[in-house]
Amino acid sequence: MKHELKTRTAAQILVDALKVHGVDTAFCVPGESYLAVLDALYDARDAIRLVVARQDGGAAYMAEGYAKLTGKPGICFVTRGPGATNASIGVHTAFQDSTPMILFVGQVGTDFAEREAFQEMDYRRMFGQMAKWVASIDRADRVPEFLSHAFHCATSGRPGPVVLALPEDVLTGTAAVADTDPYRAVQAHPGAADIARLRELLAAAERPFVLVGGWGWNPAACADLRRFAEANELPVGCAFRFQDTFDNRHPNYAGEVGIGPNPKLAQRIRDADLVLAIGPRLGEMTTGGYTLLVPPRPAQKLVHVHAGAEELGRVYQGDLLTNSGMPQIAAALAAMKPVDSRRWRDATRAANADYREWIVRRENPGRVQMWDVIDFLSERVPEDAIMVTGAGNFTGWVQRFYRYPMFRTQIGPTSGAMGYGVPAGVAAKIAAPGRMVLCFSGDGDFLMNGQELATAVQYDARVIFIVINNGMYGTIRMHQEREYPGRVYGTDLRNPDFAAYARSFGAHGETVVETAEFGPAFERCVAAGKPSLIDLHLDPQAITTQMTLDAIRAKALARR
Ligand SMILES: Cc1ncc(C[n+]2csc(CCOP(=O)(O)OP(=O)(O)O)c2C)c(N)n1
Ligand SMILES: [Mg+2]
Repeated sequence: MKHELKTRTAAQILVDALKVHGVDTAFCVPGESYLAVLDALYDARDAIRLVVARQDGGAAYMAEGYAKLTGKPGICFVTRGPGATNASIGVHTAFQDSTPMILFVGQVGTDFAEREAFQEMDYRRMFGQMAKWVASIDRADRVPEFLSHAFHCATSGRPGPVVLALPEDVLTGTAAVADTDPYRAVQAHPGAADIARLRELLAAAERPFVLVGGWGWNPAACADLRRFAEANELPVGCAFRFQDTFDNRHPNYAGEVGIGPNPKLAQRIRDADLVLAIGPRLGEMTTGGYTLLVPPRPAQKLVHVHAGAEELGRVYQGDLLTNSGMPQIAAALAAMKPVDSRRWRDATRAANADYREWIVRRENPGRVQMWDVIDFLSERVPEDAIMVTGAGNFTGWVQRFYRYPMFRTQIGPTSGAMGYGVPAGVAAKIAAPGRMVLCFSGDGDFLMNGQELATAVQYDARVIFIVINNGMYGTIRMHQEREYPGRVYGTDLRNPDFAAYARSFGAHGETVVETAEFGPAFERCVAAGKPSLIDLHLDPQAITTQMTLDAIRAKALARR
């Protein structure tokens, strides 16, 4: 017998669907276009926490960061045209980073559609290239179907963002319709033949190298990966901004394969005769601009395992291309009978020695020594502390010298999107209030979303924000000196007093101009009992972990 279904508005059906799919937090900037959803969220306020940001781009980054930390799709609501365009940076980041996310956007009523009504945009065209799926929910009775599809699409295979438009008249319309079951992300498994072939390739190798990263890992999968690496005595490198996939303190760790990698590590990969790429996209940043592996048929034998079938064979042909989720491949590799690894045992030790040599103390120009700052933090913060970064050269200090000890201690945009750190840091702290969250921003990077300090204060998200302040868009200045030496233009910054800025939001603010001040300032931040910020003054000459600005300019001039 069919039981009576309750009549609900589409907005209520939508919010009920969020509950069905396990959503506990949503991020938004409110808009009149989706008032009905806000009203339904009001009724659901005990089940779904609504975090209101100060800029739609901040809200979208928060949803993305929340997803990165929790593994669950990030949920974001924004208003029509202006909200959607602001939020698009978060959608693009989720796409490049393969992060599951659902962006709900208000839309003009179907009665006004296609008139270019107030703030009307065609989201299919706008988000077409940066979302896995874009749709408009045009019927109240199909809300459960659309939501179920959105969650499956965002989380399955190679995850990514989904955008759903919500026409105003549809949201207030009603239907009597059943909820769906909770979504179940679908991931492929490697076949027995795949593992047999992988083992065969590994057994025949002389100089194998394992490259890990990408979306979809979890602590158990990382543990399986470690068992595989140990049993086969393999050197393991982590892809750009996926450094927390493998314990950086492990004797098999070879370092980060990202921007400006250890030259010895880069050479080791070029010299390898077998690369096992497990999880990462073989993108520009992870392949040294397609030079560590040269497309289409790299000199090395290549095994590429990726969660998205479309990613396999996209740039590189390989000896084995396997479509698999990370827990699935890691379990199979952990269970695989180890091969004779004596041929490369010493090379694995050498790879780790190269890494350890790469992270030894080095001086940089000026009164703040970045190695000492990171070393202090490495000793001081708990093992599960979360290191959040935005984008810019300043990230190099953390990424090179901090040793990420466990899964999900690093949150950063592989898309290189500035402004990411502050909102993602706030979201990380909201997701994991018991963990210490440090957010590293550049002075340029920070002010792209510095306003989200207000959100940190409003939700008591006690992030410690560290602004690495060199008075410039340093990354671009570096490129400028390389390509157009001495012709500095458009890259200088005149900054506010960041500590006073933080205080004006109700956060704690510190200014640090020399190394010895950092530790005490950090302790005051920890003790502050509120969000805090350290304005860390870095000499502009300290442009990378390896080079000064002057040296880069001199080198460029010498080339002429
Ligand atoms: C949203 C966005 N806009 C512009 C850029 C281009 N860009 C890359 S790094 C950078 C400068 C970063 O400056 P800052 O945050 O001060 O860090 P620094 O390089 O000085 O350490 C710029 C403008 C970008 N990556 N993202
Ligand atoms: Mg800067």
